[in-house]
Amino acid sequence: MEISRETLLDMHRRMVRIRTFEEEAGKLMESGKVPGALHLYVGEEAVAAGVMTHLRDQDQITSTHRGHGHLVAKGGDLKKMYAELYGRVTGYCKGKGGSMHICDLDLGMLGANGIVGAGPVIAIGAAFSNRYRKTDNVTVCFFGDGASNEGTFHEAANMAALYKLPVVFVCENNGFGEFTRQERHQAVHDIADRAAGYGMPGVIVDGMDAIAVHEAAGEAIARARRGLGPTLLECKTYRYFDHVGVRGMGVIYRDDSEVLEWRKRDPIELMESRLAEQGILSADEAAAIRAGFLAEVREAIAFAEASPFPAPEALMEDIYTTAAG
Ligand SMILES: Cc1ncc(C[n+]2csc(CCOP(=O)(O)OP(=O)(O)O)c2C)c(N)n1
Repeated sequence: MEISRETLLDMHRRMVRIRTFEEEAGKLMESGKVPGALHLYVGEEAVAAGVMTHLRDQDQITSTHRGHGHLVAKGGDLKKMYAELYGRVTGYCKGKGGSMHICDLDLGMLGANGIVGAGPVIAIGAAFSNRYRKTDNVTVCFFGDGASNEGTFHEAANMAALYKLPVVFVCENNGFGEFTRQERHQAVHDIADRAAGYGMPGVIVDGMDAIAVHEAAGEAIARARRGLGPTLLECKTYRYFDHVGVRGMGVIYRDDSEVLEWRKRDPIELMESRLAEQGILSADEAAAIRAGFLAEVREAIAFAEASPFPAPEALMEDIYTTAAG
């Protein structure tokens, strides 16, 4: 499949937008300006960018606790995202949800999720609804290697394959569930192998290479759109930072040399060198793109900091139940 110049540039831009958002968010968390825990996506950008370049606004995604990158790549509003991280009323959840509850239904982003393994069951519900309403929408479910051990993933995979639901399961295998190495939390090496147990294709792809992800995701999404059912796409990737926050090196559960090895195949640098080789993007143009996103991010941060906190009277609004008595 020939990937157009526009799509290559589009993937590059989405990756840079994510990284800029995440690096600045990390600094704000470390300085205490942004409260709570941020699970940053730096290193994994090729997965979101490779997949999202196939999706329309009405195609849906389910996300995870490490969810900023998914919404940024789907075109999320950075002002509303930062305002949510800051707990301000102008945020996506009016400042009451924070990082792990951000969603944007207009963009088909059905929500980040602090419950590991919640995405797959939400995704198949959305996929069933898409088919029932006779749309050709596809739902993409992002989840981690750790989440692939949850019962919810297995139940969702079974039903999706049985009913040929228009869903694609994208496993972002970064080699760790929190601080536990993959080989210490599951006996399989390739999560794609689990697909066979449910009667769907399982595909492994280099998750540091946005072009490879784009090609594999394209086939899986087209298959789902044509009514041929789900695919499990395993993207082998790596998170540069710690499970929470920005500290990437000097942690006890992995060697710094491993981090440096993965960084040699940085998804953005990989894309930039290919674009440069093909004469599509110069170093100056790449620097200008980064500067443009930094300006967008800084504007979003200023917007968030200037926004008010929710009023105390709003405490009981937008909730489903209240404690009785
Ligand atoms: C149901 C549930 N169990 C445990 C946790 C605690 N927890 C938060 S993140 C995480 C690891 C998830 O690993 P993975 O799915 O591989 O995602 P990654 O953090 O590597 O992106 C765990 C166990 C949780 N949030 N929800």
